[in-house]
Amino acid sequence: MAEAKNEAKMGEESPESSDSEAENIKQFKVILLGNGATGKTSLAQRFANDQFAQSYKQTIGLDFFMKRITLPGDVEVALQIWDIGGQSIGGKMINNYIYGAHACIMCYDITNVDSFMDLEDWYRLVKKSFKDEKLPMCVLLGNKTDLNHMKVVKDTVAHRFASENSMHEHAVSAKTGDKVQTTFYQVAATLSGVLMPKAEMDSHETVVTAQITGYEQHDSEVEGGQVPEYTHKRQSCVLS
Ligand SMILES: Nc1nc2c(ncn2[C@@H]2O[C@H](COP(=O)(O)OP(=O)(O)OP(=O)(O)O)[C@@H](O)[C@H]2O)c(=O)[nH]1
Ligand SMILES: [Mg+2]
Repeated sequence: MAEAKNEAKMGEESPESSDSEAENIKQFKVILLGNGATGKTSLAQRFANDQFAQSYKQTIGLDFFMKRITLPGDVEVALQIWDIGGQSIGGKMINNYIYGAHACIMCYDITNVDSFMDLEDWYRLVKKSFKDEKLPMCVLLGNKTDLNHMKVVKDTVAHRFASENSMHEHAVSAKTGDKVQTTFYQVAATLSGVLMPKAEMDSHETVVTAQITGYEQHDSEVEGGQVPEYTHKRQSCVLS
């Protein structure tokens, strides 16, 4: 796990700047792209600082986060996360934000079909920014899996988009943290050419605890909290 001192948000500092200790460390520019409110800032916050805010504060322009991680074989890498505001899609600076990225994480909200459809436009921008150069590693990221009951983007459609564009694919929740670490570790490992066994990957995974929403089944004030006998019996059903 990275130490707290490595997890500071970069603020106004240039993402290229590095202290002497960090000079030997490989640094990668990882950009987060996608419509407003898909959860890009939340993902960056979860990954870099293990925090989540329920309230929505639109990112104006872009924001930077930095996190240093250690991959198998003691390979240290620093990920510069460029959190690009969804509203930047029409702005003059967008090509500059995208250019030079080592990895593009294309984010959509699994409960919002437009956010998925609009990834075509975001991906077109990536291709335009890199012109004839080799495209960076691209990842299709479906966020808000904690709202799976409201999911509207079909897995088959998402898989097709990912495979047609040679993208890795992940489903995460910035809110619970589910699969967020795994995603960024896998990006870092792929960029560094480090093999990341599944067990190693899982060791960075956040343990998501489910909230228990049910109520006490047997009120302690009713019949002394005794469990009715019928609940002990197993009923069988015969299908003819
Ligand atoms: N339920 C749920 N809500 C989330 C999740 N991730 C983000 N949100 C909420 O979605 C809203 C938008 O999140 P942001 O991270 O600000 O979205 P963004 O993509 O950075 O938006 P822009 O800055 O406008 O581009 C906020 O209210 C978050 O709390 C998630 O995994 N689950
Ligand atoms: Mg944002």
